Amino acid sequence: MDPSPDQKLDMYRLMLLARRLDERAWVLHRQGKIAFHISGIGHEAAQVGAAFAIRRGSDWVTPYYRDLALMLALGMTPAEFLMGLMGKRDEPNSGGRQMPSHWSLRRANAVSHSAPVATQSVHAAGIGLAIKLRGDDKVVLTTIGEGSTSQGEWYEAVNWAAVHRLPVIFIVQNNQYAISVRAEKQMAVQSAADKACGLGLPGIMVDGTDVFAVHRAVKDAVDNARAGNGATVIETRMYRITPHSSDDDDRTYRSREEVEENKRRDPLLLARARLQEEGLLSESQYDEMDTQIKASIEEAVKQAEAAPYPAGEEALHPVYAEEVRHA
Ligand SMILES: Cc1ncc(C[n+]2csc(CCOP(=O)(O)OP(=O)(O)O)c2C)c(N)n1
Ligand SMILES: [Mg+2]
Repeated sequence: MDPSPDQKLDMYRLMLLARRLDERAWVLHRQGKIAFHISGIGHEAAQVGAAFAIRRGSDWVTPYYRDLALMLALGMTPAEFLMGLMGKRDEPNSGGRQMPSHWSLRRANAVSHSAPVATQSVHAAGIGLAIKLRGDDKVVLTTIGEGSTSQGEWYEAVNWAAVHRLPVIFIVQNNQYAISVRAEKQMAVQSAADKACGLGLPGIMVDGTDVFAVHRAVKDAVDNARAGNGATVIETRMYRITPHSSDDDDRTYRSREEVEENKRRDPLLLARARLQEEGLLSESQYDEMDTQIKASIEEAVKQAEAAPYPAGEEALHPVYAEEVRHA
Protein backbone atom coordinates (compact mmCIF):
# COMPACT_ATOMS: atom_id res chain seq x y z
CA MET A 1 0.00 0.00 0.00
CA ASP A 2 1.27 3.48 -0.83
CA PRO A 3 1.96 5.81 2.09
CA SER A 4 -0.87 8.18 3.05
CA PRO A 5 -0.41 11.95 2.58
CA ASP A 6 0.41 12.27 6.29
CA GLN A 7 2.97 9.48 6.07
CA LYS A 8 4.55 11.12 3.02
CA LEU A 9 4.95 14.36 4.95
CA ASP A 10 6.34 12.45 7.90
CA MET A 11 8.89 10.77 5.62
CA TYR A 12 9.96 14.10 4.21
CA ARG A 13 10.17 15.71 7.66
CA LEU A 14 12.53 12.94 8.79
CA MET A 15 14.68 13.35 5.67
CA LEU A 16 14.94 17.08 6.33
CA LEU A 17 15.69 16.51 10.01
CA ALA A 18 18.48 14.10 9.08
CA ARG A 19 19.90 16.60 6.58
CA ARG A 20 19.85 19.57 8.96
CA LEU A 21 21.29 17.51 11.80
CA ASP A 22 24.03 16.19 9.54
CA GLU A 23 24.91 19.72 8.40
CA ARG A 24 24.98 20.82 12.05
CA ALA A 25 27.40 17.97 12.84
CA TRP A 26 29.84 19.24 10.19
CA VAL A 27 29.70 22.70 11.81
CA LEU A 28 30.34 21.21 15.26
CA HIS A 29 33.34 19.41 13.78
CA ARG A 30 34.74 22.56 12.20
CA GLN A 31 34.20 24.37 15.52
CA GLY A 32 36.41 21.75 17.18
CA LYS A 33 33.53 20.56 19.36
CA ILE A 34 33.50 16.98 18.08
CA ALA A 35 36.34 14.80 16.81
CA PHE A 36 34.68 12.91 13.97
CA HIS A 37 31.59 12.83 11.78
CA ILE A 38 30.56 10.37 9.08
CA SER A 39 27.81 11.82 6.97
CA GLY A 40 24.62 10.42 5.45
CA ILE A 41 23.94 13.35 3.13
CA GLY A 42 22.51 11.93 -0.12
CA HIS A 43 21.34 8.71 1.58
CA GLU A 44 18.19 10.05 3.28
CA ALA A 45 15.62 8.74 0.80
CA ALA A 46 16.92 5.17 0.84
CA GLN A 47 17.02 5.04 4.62
CA VAL A 48 13.66 6.64 5.34
CA GLY A 49 11.97 4.67 2.54
CA ALA A 50 13.29 1.43 4.04
CA ALA A 51 12.42 2.37 7.63
CA PHE A 52 8.79 3.03 6.73
CA ALA A 53 8.51 -0.40 5.13
CA ILE A 54 9.12 -2.31 8.37
CA ARG A 55 7.29 -2.46 11.70
CA ARG A 56 9.48 -0.03 13.55
CA GLY A 57 10.18 -1.07 17.13
CA SER A 58 9.16 -4.67 16.49
CA ASP A 59 11.25 -5.79 13.50
CA TRP A 60 15.02 -6.03 13.93
CA VAL A 61 17.59 -3.73 12.35
CA THR A 62 21.34 -4.12 11.95
CA PRO A 63 22.42 -0.81 10.46
CA TYR A 64 25.73 0.70 9.31
CA TYR A 65 27.43 3.98 10.10
CA ARG A 66 25.79 6.09 7.36
CA ASP A 67 22.29 5.43 8.70
CA LEU A 68 21.48 8.67 10.54
CA ALA A 69 18.13 9.08 8.75
CA LEU A 70 17.26 5.43 9.40
CA MET A 71 18.05 5.79 13.09
CA LEU A 72 15.96 8.97 13.38
CA ALA A 73 13.10 7.14 11.68
CA LEU A 74 13.50 4.37 14.28
CA GLY A 75 13.09 6.95 17.01
CA MET A 76 16.60 8.06 17.96
CA THR A 77 16.32 11.68 19.08
CA PRO A 78 18.55 14.49 17.79
CA ALA A 79 19.94 14.95 21.32
CA GLU A 80 20.84 11.25 21.48
CA PHE A 81 22.66 11.48 18.14
CA LEU A 82 24.50 14.63 19.22
CA MET A 83 25.48 13.10 22.56
CA GLY A 84 26.91 10.20 20.55
CA LEU A 85 29.06 12.61 18.55
CA MET A 86 30.29 14.13 21.80
CA GLY A 87 30.87 10.80 23.56
CA LYS A 88 28.47 11.64 26.38
CA ARG A 89 27.45 9.20 29.10
CA ASP A 90 23.79 8.87 28.21
CA GLU A 91 24.07 8.38 24.47
CA PRO A 92 22.26 5.14 23.63
CA ASN A 93 24.71 3.59 21.16
CA SER A 94 27.47 2.67 23.58
CA GLY A 95 27.52 5.16 26.44
CA GLY A 96 30.38 6.97 24.77
CA ARG A 97 32.58 3.91 24.17
CA GLN A 98 32.24 3.44 20.40
CA MET A 99 33.05 5.70 17.48
CA PRO A 100 30.18 8.08 16.61
CA SER A 101 27.47 6.65 14.34
CA HIS A 102 28.13 3.06 15.35
CA TRP A 103 24.45 2.76 16.06
CA SER A 104 22.53 0.83 18.62
CA LEU A 105 19.09 1.55 19.99
CA ARG A 106 17.74 -1.11 22.26
CA ARG A 107 14.15 0.18 22.28
CA ALA A 108 14.08 0.00 18.46
CA ASN A 109 15.66 -3.50 18.21
CA ALA A 110 18.64 -1.89 16.46
CA VAL A 111 21.72 -3.94 17.20
CA SER A 112 25.17 -2.45 17.67
CA HIS A 113 27.59 -3.01 14.82
CA SER A 114 31.33 -3.44 14.97
CA ALA A 115 33.90 -1.29 13.18
CA PRO A 116 34.89 -4.02 10.65
CA VAL A 117 32.50 -3.49 7.75
CA ALA A 118 29.98 -6.26 6.87
CA THR A 119 29.86 -7.87 10.31
CA GLN A 120 26.32 -6.51 10.69
CA SER A 121 25.24 -8.69 7.73
CA VAL A 122 26.20 -11.83 9.63
CA HIS A 123 24.36 -10.58 12.71
CA ALA A 124 21.28 -10.07 10.53
CA ALA A 125 21.44 -13.63 9.20
CA GLY A 126 21.78 -14.96 12.75
CA ILE A 127 18.81 -12.95 13.97
CA GLY A 128 16.87 -14.13 10.91
CA LEU A 129 17.54 -17.74 11.88
CA ALA A 130 16.40 -17.06 15.45
CA ILE A 131 13.17 -15.50 14.16
CA LYS A 132 12.53 -18.56 12.01
CA LEU A 133 13.27 -21.05 14.79
CA ARG A 134 11.03 -19.18 17.23
CA GLY A 135 8.27 -18.68 14.68
CA ASP A 136 8.21 -14.91 15.32
CA ASP A 137 6.26 -12.70 12.91
CA LYS A 138 9.28 -10.44 12.34
CA VAL A 139 11.86 -9.53 9.74
CA VAL A 140 15.39 -8.17 9.86
CA LEU A 141 16.48 -5.11 7.91
CA THR A 142 20.22 -4.77 7.41
CA THR A 143 22.16 -2.12 5.53
CA ILE A 144 25.65 -1.89 4.07
CA GLY A 145 27.69 0.09 1.56
CA GLU A 146 28.43 -1.33 -1.89
CA GLY A 147 32.19 -1.50 -1.26
CA SER A 148 31.62 -3.65 1.80
CA THR A 149 29.73 -6.25 -0.25
CA SER A 150 33.23 -7.36 -1.34
CA GLN A 151 33.74 -8.73 2.16
CA GLY A 152 33.44 -12.46 2.81
CA GLU A 153 30.98 -11.82 5.63
CA TRP A 154 28.43 -10.34 3.25
CA TYR A 155 28.50 -13.40 0.94
CA GLU A 156 28.31 -15.75 3.93
CA ALA A 157 25.32 -13.90 5.35
CA VAL A 158 23.43 -13.70 2.06
CA ASN A 159 24.19 -17.35 1.27
CA TRP A 160 23.02 -18.48 4.71
CA ALA A 161 19.83 -16.43 4.43
CA ALA A 162 19.18 -17.92 0.97
CA VAL A 163 19.79 -21.52 2.01
CA HIS A 164 17.52 -21.25 5.07
CA ARG A 165 14.93 -18.89 3.53
CA LEU A 166 15.40 -16.37 6.32
CA PRO A 167 13.30 -13.20 6.70
CA VAL A 168 16.15 -10.77 6.02
CA ILE A 169 16.18 -7.67 3.78
CA PHE A 170 19.74 -6.85 2.71
CA ILE A 171 19.86 -3.21 1.63
CA VAL A 172 23.00 -2.13 -0.22
CA GLN A 173 23.40 1.64 -0.29
CA ASN A 174 25.47 2.07 -3.44
CA ASN A 175 26.84 5.61 -3.18
CA GLN A 176 29.44 4.82 -5.85
CA TYR A 177 32.47 5.11 -3.57
CA ALA A 178 34.18 3.13 -0.83
CA ILE A 179 36.20 6.00 0.61
CA SER A 180 38.24 6.87 -2.52
CA VAL A 181 37.60 3.63 -4.46
CA ARG A 182 34.92 3.76 -7.15
CA ALA A 183 32.32 0.99 -7.29
CA GLU A 184 33.65 -0.44 -10.57
CA LYS A 185 36.96 -1.18 -8.82
CA GLN A 186 35.06 -3.09 -6.15
CA MET A 187 32.87 -5.28 -8.32
CA ALA A 188 32.81 -6.51 -11.91
CA VAL A 189 29.00 -6.67 -11.97
CA GLN A 190 26.86 -3.60 -12.55
CA SER A 191 25.04 -3.81 -9.26
CA ALA A 192 25.20 -5.61 -5.93
CA ALA A 193 21.73 -6.89 -6.88
CA ASP A 194 23.44 -9.08 -9.52
CA LYS A 195 25.45 -10.80 -6.80
CA ALA A 196 22.23 -11.94 -5.11
CA CYS A 197 21.14 -13.92 -8.17
CA GLY A 198 24.30 -16.04 -8.02
CA LEU A 199 23.49 -16.91 -4.42
CA GLY A 200 19.89 -17.85 -5.16
CA LEU A 201 18.06 -14.74 -4.02
CA PRO A 202 16.10 -12.08 -5.85
CA GLY A 203 18.22 -8.98 -6.39
CA ILE A 204 16.39 -5.70 -6.95
CA MET A 205 17.85 -2.38 -8.07
CA VAL A 206 16.00 0.76 -7.12
CA ASP A 207 16.65 4.48 -7.42
CA GLY A 208 17.96 5.33 -3.96
CA THR A 209 17.20 9.03 -4.43
CA ASP A 210 13.45 8.34 -4.68
CA VAL A 211 12.04 7.76 -1.21
CA PHE A 212 8.71 6.42 -2.46
CA ALA A 213 10.31 4.00 -4.94
CA VAL A 214 12.55 2.63 -2.19
CA HIS A 215 9.58 2.32 0.14
CA ARG A 216 7.64 0.27 -2.43
CA ALA A 217 10.56 -2.04 -3.20
CA VAL A 218 11.39 -2.67 0.45
CA LYS A 219 7.72 -3.14 1.37
CA ASP A 220 7.38 -5.89 -1.27
CA ALA A 221 10.50 -7.59 0.08
CA VAL A 222 9.25 -7.29 3.67
CA ASP A 223 5.84 -8.74 2.74
CA ASN A 224 7.57 -11.65 1.02
CA ALA A 225 9.86 -12.29 3.97
CA ARG A 226 6.97 -12.19 6.43
CA ALA A 227 5.04 -14.63 4.26
CA GLY A 228 7.89 -17.13 4.62
CA ASN A 229 9.36 -16.61 1.15
CA GLY A 230 12.82 -15.68 2.35
CA ALA A 231 15.31 -12.90 1.85
CA THR A 232 15.86 -10.22 -0.79
CA VAL A 233 18.86 -8.09 -1.71
CA ILE A 234 17.97 -4.51 -2.69
CA GLU A 235 20.52 -2.13 -4.11
CA THR A 236 19.55 1.52 -3.63
CA ARG A 237 21.70 3.73 -5.82
CA MET A 238 22.61 7.26 -4.83
CA TYR A 239 25.67 9.49 -4.63
CA ARG A 240 27.76 10.24 -1.56
CA ILE A 241 27.55 14.03 -1.66
CA THR A 242 30.06 14.65 1.18
CA PRO A 243 33.58 13.31 1.64
CA HIS A 244 33.71 9.83 3.21
CA SER A 245 34.09 11.35 6.67
CA SER A 246 35.40 14.44 8.40
CA ASP A 247 38.89 12.87 8.08
CA ASP A 248 38.70 12.60 4.27
CA ASP A 249 39.57 15.15 1.58
CA ASP A 250 37.64 14.02 -1.50
CA ARG A 251 39.29 16.64 -3.73
CA THR A 252 42.19 14.20 -4.05
CA TYR A 253 40.15 11.65 -6.00
CA ARG A 254 37.06 13.30 -7.58
CA SER A 255 36.34 16.56 -9.37
CA ARG A 256 34.10 19.32 -8.04
CA GLU A 257 32.18 19.15 -11.33
CA GLU A 258 31.30 15.53 -10.67
CA VAL A 259 29.99 16.33 -7.20
CA GLU A 260 27.99 19.33 -8.40
CA GLU A 261 26.48 17.32 -11.25
CA ASN A 262 25.32 14.62 -8.82
CA LYS A 263 23.75 17.15 -6.47
CA ARG A 264 21.07 17.58 -9.12
CA ARG A 265 19.68 14.27 -7.89
CA ASP A 266 19.71 15.32 -4.24
CA PRO A 267 16.95 13.19 -2.67
CA LEU A 268 15.72 16.13 -0.59
CA LEU A 269 15.10 18.26 -3.69
CA LEU A 270 13.35 15.39 -5.46
CA ALA A 271 11.04 14.55 -2.55
CA ARG A 272 10.17 18.19 -1.96
CA ALA A 273 9.28 18.65 -5.65
CA ARG A 274 7.05 15.56 -5.49
CA LEU A 275 5.22 16.79 -2.42
CA GLN A 276 4.78 20.20 -3.96
CA GLU A 277 3.39 18.64 -7.14
CA GLU A 278 0.92 16.60 -5.10
CA GLY A 279 -0.20 19.73 -3.26
CA LEU A 280 1.05 18.41 0.09
CA LEU A 281 3.80 20.92 0.85
CA SER A 282 3.59 24.57 -0.16
CA GLU A 283 6.56 26.94 -0.10
CA SER A 284 5.41 28.47 3.19
CA GLN A 285 4.72 25.07 4.80
CA TYR A 286 8.25 24.02 3.83
CA ASP A 287 9.71 27.19 5.39
CA GLU A 288 7.78 26.58 8.57
CA MET A 289 8.92 22.96 8.76
CA ASP A 290 12.55 23.91 8.16
CA THR A 291 12.50 26.69 10.76
CA GLN A 292 10.94 24.39 13.33
CA ILE A 293 13.50 21.64 12.63
CA LYS A 294 16.44 24.02 12.91
CA ALA A 295 15.14 25.41 16.22
CA SER A 296 14.66 21.90 17.62
CA ILE A 297 18.23 21.03 16.62
CA GLU A 298 19.63 24.09 18.40
CA GLU A 299 17.76 23.00 21.54
CA ALA A 300 19.21 19.50 21.17
CA VAL A 301 22.75 20.87 20.74
CA LYS A 302 22.39 22.79 24.02
CA GLN A 303 21.06 19.71 25.75
CA ALA A 304 23.88 17.50 24.42
CA GLU A 305 26.58 20.03 25.34
CA ALA A 306 25.26 20.26 28.88
CA ALA A 307 25.09 16.45 29.29
CA PRO A 308 27.77 14.73 31.43
CA TYR A 309 30.69 12.68 30.09
CA PRO A 310 31.09 9.14 31.40
CA ALA A 311 33.47 8.64 34.30
CA GLY A 312 36.89 7.46 33.09
CA GLU A 313 36.68 4.08 34.81
CA GLU A 314 33.39 3.39 32.99
CA ALA A 315 35.39 2.79 29.81
CA LEU A 316 36.34 -0.69 31.06
CA HIS A 317 32.72 -1.76 31.45
CA PRO A 318 30.90 -3.76 30.19
CA VAL A 319 33.56 -5.09 27.84
CA TYR A 320 34.44 -8.07 30.03
CA ALA A 321 32.09 -10.10 32.17
CA GLU A 322 34.63 -9.86 34.99
CA GLU A 323 37.02 -7.06 35.60
CA VAL A 324 40.49 -7.79 34.25
CA ARG A 325 43.33 -6.50 36.38
CA HIS A 326 46.83 -6.10 35.03
CA ALA A 327 49.77 -6.45 37.42
C1 LIG B 1 36.98 -4.97 7.30
C2 LIG B 1 37.22 -3.50 7.14
N1 LIG B 1 38.04 -3.06 6.18
C3 LIG B 1 38.26 -1.73 6.02
C4 LIG B 1 37.63 -0.83 6.84
C5 LIG B 1 37.84 0.68 6.65
N2 LIG B 1 36.66 1.24 6.02
C6 LIG B 1 35.71 1.86 6.74
S1 LIG B 1 34.46 2.41 5.81
C7 LIG B 1 35.18 1.83 4.39
C8 LIG B 1 34.53 2.03 3.06
C9 LIG B 1 33.26 1.30 2.91
O1 LIG B 1 32.65 1.70 1.72
P1 LIG B 1 31.18 1.29 1.37
O2 LIG B 1 30.93 -0.09 1.84
O3 LIG B 1 30.93 1.56 -0.04
O4 LIG B 1 30.30 2.22 2.32
P2 LIG B 1 30.18 3.81 2.29
O5 LIG B 1 31.18 4.32 3.28
O6 LIG B 1 30.48 4.26 0.91
O7 LIG B 1 28.80 4.11 2.69
C10 LIG B 1 36.38 1.22 4.67
C11 LIG B 1 37.27 0.63 3.66
C12 LIG B 1 36.77 -1.33 7.86
N3 LIG B 1 36.11 -0.54 8.69
N4 LIG B 1 36.58 -2.66 7.97
MG1 LIG C 1 29.96 3.22 -0.84
